[in-house]
Amino acid sequence: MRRVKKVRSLVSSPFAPLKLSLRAAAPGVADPIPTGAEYSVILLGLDNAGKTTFHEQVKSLYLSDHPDPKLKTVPTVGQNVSTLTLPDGYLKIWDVGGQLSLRSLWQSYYASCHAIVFIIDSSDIGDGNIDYDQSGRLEECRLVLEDVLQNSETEGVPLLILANKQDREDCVEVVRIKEGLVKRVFEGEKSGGIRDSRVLPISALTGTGVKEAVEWVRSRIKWNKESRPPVMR
Ligand code: G3D
Ligand code: MG
Repeated sequence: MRRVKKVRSLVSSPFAPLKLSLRAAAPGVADPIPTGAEYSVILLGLDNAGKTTFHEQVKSLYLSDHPDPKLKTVPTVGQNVSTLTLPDGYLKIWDVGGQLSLRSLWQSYYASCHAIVFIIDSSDIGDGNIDYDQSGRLEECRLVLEDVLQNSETEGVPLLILANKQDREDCVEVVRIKEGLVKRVFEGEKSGGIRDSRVLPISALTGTGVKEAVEWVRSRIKWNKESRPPVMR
């Protein structure tokens, strides 16, 4: 009789749930939130470049609760964020709006990011050579990329440029984008100094090259962790 009363008083006590959760978090019992290093990556590029589609493919590859990418995107207003759990830490991905009116917000991410992924629509940059061609959005793309690189808060941050939409027949090949746009920006006055960088061809729509892109980012943020240490959580 006395034992029944004791159990009842524990369950009805306002502290009962607290006691149970403290027990669940005791050492040796599975900890639901593992601690570790967290790195942030920002996805930049003009609107319509494929940032959100790329983000969807990344989530479907690395998040078990997100098996099917949502490939019907809508223009991003604000930000989409996801956190991947990788063997060497967490990778937080920030997909931010690329419309002209939203680009001024990018700066607020620079100081705390560990890598930048700049996505280009390879079917909307004319012939991809800034010396000879001003058609499509090539010039806009160049100015926006230079603006990112010139900002002192992005100095030394690894940069991955993705030549997206390589599945389209009218796309410019990655070698031409490297030679005609990226190399020229890097050799110019607005390159923002030395940093680790790479240009990769991808199709965010089909998923081709998405894993390689994440792997590149993963390796470079680790190499650069003395300059940009991760946030510990
Ligand atoms: P953004 O987030 O950079 O603004 P989105 O770009 O991811 O919203 O994509 C803009 C449009 O480009 C979408 O088409 C999307 O399907 C398309 N797109 C993105 N990546 C690729 C790709 O690799 N190949 C092709 N062919 N299309 C791509 P809609 O028609 O929905 O506007
Ligand atoms: Mg978007």
